[in-house]
Amino acid sequence: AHRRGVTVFLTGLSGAGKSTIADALVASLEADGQPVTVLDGDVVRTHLSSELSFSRADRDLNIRRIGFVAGEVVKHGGTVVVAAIAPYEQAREDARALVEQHGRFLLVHLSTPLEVCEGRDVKGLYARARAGEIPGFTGIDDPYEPPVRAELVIDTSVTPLEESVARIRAAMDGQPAT
Ligand code: GGZ
Repeated sequence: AHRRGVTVFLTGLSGAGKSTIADALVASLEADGQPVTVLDGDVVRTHLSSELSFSRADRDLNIRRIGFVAGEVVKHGGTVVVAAIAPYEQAREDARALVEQHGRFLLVHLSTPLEVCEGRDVKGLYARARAGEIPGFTGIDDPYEPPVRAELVIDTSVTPLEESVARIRAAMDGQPAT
């Protein structure tokens, strides 16, 4: 029988650890010979959503596009890893619906506290947002709605990277085809 596709959707604030976990998860899957399609917010916004702003309407459209592409890959049995802020519950659930037409959807909420994300400030974006240079920055002056039904919740300020990857892989392996 045809293998059931799966999308792992990592959501959380900038600096919560989405790209880091996505990279490690992809490396882990590829080491097992499992090809993966990665849809990272940063990269999607370069190649697929370059005209979009960070208004609610444009963020929602960005997430809908990601959900559509993920659904198409899952449709033929593929594995997708998404890493996007996706701050709105409705847009995440729309993406879930698009994927679940064809396969499984695992929402992973990276719940790393804002204080920790801001303390990391890898790209200096929080400092710029606090200075008023990036209006509408998620967590500063733009909302992040915590997911109502995430399959996994991981706080990367207390969970080591390898454990995060192991928990996600267990969730991916855990639910047999239905
Ligand atoms: C949030 C912003 C913003 C604003 C630019 N708000 O941590 P990063 O820098 O490298 O990744 C973030 C990325 C967010 O893109 P997404 O496609 O994941 O967002 S969404 O799901 O809401 O569509 C951040 C950078 O873009 N960035 N301006 N105002 N993040």
